[in-house]
Amino acid sequence: MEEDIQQLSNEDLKLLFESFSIVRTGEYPGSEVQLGFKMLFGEADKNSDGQVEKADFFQLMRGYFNSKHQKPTQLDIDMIYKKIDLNNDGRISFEEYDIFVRMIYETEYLPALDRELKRRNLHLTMHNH
Ligand SMILES: [Ca+2]
Ligand SMILES: [Ca+2]
Repeated sequence: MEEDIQQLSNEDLKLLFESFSIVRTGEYPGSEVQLGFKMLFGEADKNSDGQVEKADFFQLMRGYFNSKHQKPTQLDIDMIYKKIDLNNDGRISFEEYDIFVRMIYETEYLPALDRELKRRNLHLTMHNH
C-alpha cells in the first residue's frame, strides 16, 4: 500500500484522497465508490443470493490482499472471514463487507495516504458538504 501510494502523481493522490473522504463521510451510500464495492461484491457472489460464501471469499478480498502485497495463507483468510462475519452465520452479507471496507479505510488506507500527503507537503482537507 505504502509503496503504491508513493508512486502516484499528485493529481492521482488528490483523487484518491477524495474518494477516501467520501467513504469516510455520510456521502458514501449510493456514491460511485460504493457502487464499485457493490460490483465487486456482486462478482464474488456467484450464485447471486446476496451472500459471499467462504469458497468465493478470496475473490472478494483479492484487491485488498494485492494492495498489501500479501499472499494470505488459508489461516489468514479464515481469520479475516470470521472477523467480517459479524452475525456468525458463516456467510458475508454486503452490509458486513461494507462495515469491513470502512474500517480498513479508516485504519489502514487513510493513515498511509495521510503520511504520503504530509511527506509531499500537500495539505488537503476532508470535504464536508
Ligand atoms: Ca453467494
Ligand atoms: Ca454473516
